[in-house]
Parts: sequence; structure tokens; C-alpha cells
Amino acid sequence: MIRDQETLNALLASVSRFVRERLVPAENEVSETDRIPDAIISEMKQLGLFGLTIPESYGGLELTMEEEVLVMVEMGKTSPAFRSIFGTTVGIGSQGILMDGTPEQKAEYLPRLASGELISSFALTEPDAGSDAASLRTMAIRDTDDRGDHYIVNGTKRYITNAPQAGIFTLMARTNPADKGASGVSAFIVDARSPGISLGKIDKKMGQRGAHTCDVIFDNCRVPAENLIGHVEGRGFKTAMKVLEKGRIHIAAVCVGVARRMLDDALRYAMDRKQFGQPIAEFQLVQAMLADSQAELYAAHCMVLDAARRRDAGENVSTEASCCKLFASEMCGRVADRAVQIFGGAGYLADYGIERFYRDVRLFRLYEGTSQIQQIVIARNMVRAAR
Ligand code: COS
Repeated sequence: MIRDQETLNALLASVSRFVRERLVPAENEVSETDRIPDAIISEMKQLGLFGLTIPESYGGLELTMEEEVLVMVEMGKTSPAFRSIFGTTVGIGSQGILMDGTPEQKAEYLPRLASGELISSFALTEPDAGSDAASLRTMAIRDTDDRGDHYIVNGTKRYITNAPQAGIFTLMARTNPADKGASGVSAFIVDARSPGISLGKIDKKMGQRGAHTCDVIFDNCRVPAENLIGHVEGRGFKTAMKVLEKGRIHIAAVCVGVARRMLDDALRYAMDRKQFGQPIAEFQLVQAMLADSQAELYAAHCMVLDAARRRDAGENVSTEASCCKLFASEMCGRVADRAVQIFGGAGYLADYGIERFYRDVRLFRLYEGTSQIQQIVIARNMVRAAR
């Protein structure tokens, strides 16, 4: 937690400057080369971005959820690929260890994650287990012999963000083959260099070039039993759900940042572009698109801050986190669409960048739970509470 407003303001100002001066000018290069330059990653480490959420005692900045949201709104004002390179390490890849790991597991991994020395990826999704995460089939079967106490892991994980860069995976696998549901799933920390792990080819995606995903294949991979998160079997699905709940507020904050950037770009373009003898920003039909976007953006920003504050206060925010992810990601899609419309033909050309954002933001409605999964979580919570 940042203890005073001045320090928080200084952090936000330095992230904002980094985005403006280093990341925005590199957006096209990253998109064309599908790679984030090493120099930028080093600067991210120096800024502390890999350790935003990790406790100070392990070398991180230990931001509250509200502080994390404020940083993510600033980080959102550039290509989302930049956030992605540290996003799994501060979020879904580390939070399971932080929430449910043993003191030894935290001491072993969190300092190296916080410094950016180690990148972590979250390995939940499988070819046949996406939205229905509890149906996952990757097996981790305990095996004790003269080589020690291990789990033998077999299975394939899909769309794993940062897998090619990962030093560790937080892996969800079934330790009880007889239990086909959520309670048969356990969470592990797996060294990415372990024998028996191979990576598929890097996925060709619609957008977010520079952020990499691929399959991770486990073929009789031996994972030491001590790497079972919290040393408790059957708790992995709940760990994953808690991690995703937090991640949904984080992603919603990124959506707010990206929407802000697209709307600012669209407004600037509308002020410069003249048709019928005046800037198109003077036309009410263009103003309607600007105004609807501003109103929705404001609503999403307020929602994300409110959910973050509630979470910081210890409230159960399952519903609020899903409301934020649902509304902010859909809002971001609408703002992207209107921004392209305001740019007109120029919005369809790669030169103006808005076309790239349009493709990039489509992912927000899919990952860390589709919009439909958020609707299910919200409605189920409502029905449960009303019973
Ligand atoms: N925090 C803590 N525990 C949670 C939880 C949360 N946010 N959400 C669910 N759980 C618990 C439940 O309480 C339940 O435990 P009990 O059996 O002890 O009551 C257990 O987890 C199973 O939950 P549930 O019965 O709701 O599981 P379902 O199989 O019905 O699935 C959904 C629930 C659909 C919400 C879940 O599979 C999901 O989020 N899917 C999307 C996955 C996703 O986001 N993937 C993105 C890829 S990773 S980037």
C-alpha cells in the first residue's frame, strides 16, 4: 500500500510519462515486429511494474486494488500488449501463490516475480475446457518413488499468455481422476524448464501483437509435491476463481484506460478534420458519438473505482468484479467502434492506429471470462442472494 497521496501521485505521474514518452511512440514497431523491445521491458522492471501487487516484504509495491486500478487506467492509454507482458506476473500468475501459497512458496517465488526476473503464466484453459473451467482434464497424479515425492502431469493448456516468456506456470490440474468437477482440481507452481513441458507455436491473433500466447503441453512432467500450492489438494479451482475475480477488476481498469485513449484520439481528429466547411466535431451526429462514449466511460471508471474500494474494504465483490468486466469491456468495444466511425476512412487504415486498437480491444470481451460468463456470475449471485 502506498502510504501517502504524494507518493501515489508520483507513481501515477511516472507511469503516465512512461506511457506517453516510451510506449506510445513504440506502438507501431511492436505491432509490426510482434515483439516488445528488451529495453522497454527493462524500464518496466525499473519502474516496479512487475511487482505492483506483490507485498513490500517480498520486494513489490503492494498496491491496494484502488491504487492498482489507477495505475492500470494510465497503462491502458497505450497498446494493451505492453500491459500483457507484466500483467500475468502481477495478476493471475502470482495471485494464487500470494493468496493460497505456503510461506516457503511465497518466499521462494514472489521476490523474483516482483523484480521481473521471473515471469509467471496462468495455465487454466484447455482445448476442451474454456468457459467450463471446472471440466479441465489435465491430470496431476501423485507418484512417490526413489526419485522423491512428485505429481506426474499430463495434458494440454491453451491460449496461455506469456507462456513463451514464462519462468513458472501456475497450473490447474486434476489430482483426483474420480472427481470430474471443481473439487478434483489442484493448483501447482511449475518450473517452465521442467522436462516434459513443450510449447506449441505462438498463436497468430487478431490483435495485441507483441503479447504472446501458445499451447503448453505436459507430457509426463514431474512436479515436486512441495509445489502444490498451499500443500492442499482439491483447492485449485477456488484459487483460480479468486484470482480471476481480482483479475476482472484489473482488466476493467485497462478497458477504461484504452477507451480514454481512443476517445481522446477521436476527439482530436474530430476537431482537426473539416468537412462542409467546419470541424466535424461541430456536427451533432459526431457529438452524439463523443458524448455517448464519454458517458459510458465515466460510468465504467466509477464502477471500477467503487469495486476496487469495496474489495480493499474486505467486501465480497464477486458480483461487482463481473459487472465491471462486463460493462467496461463492452463499453470499450463500443468506444472503439465509434472512434473508427469518427475517423471515417482513415479509421480503417493502419497509419492512424485506431484500427489497431479496434482489433486489440476485441480480446477484452473474451479473456479472463467472456461477457456471457460475467452475466452468469452476476445473475447466479443475484438468484442465490434472493433465495
Ligand atoms: N471465489 C471463491 N470461490 C469461488 C468463486 C470465487 N469468486 N467462484 C466460485 N467459487 C467456488 C464456489 O463457491 C464452489 O465451491 P463450493 O462447491 O465449495 O461451493 C466452487 O468454486 C465451484 O464453483 P461453481 O459451482 O460456481 O463452478 P462452475 O463449474 O459452475 O463454474 C464459472 C463457474 C462458470 C463461473 C467458472 O467456470 C468460470 O469463471 N469460467 C470462466 C473461466 C475463465 O474466466 N477463463 C478465462 C481464462 S483464464 S485467463
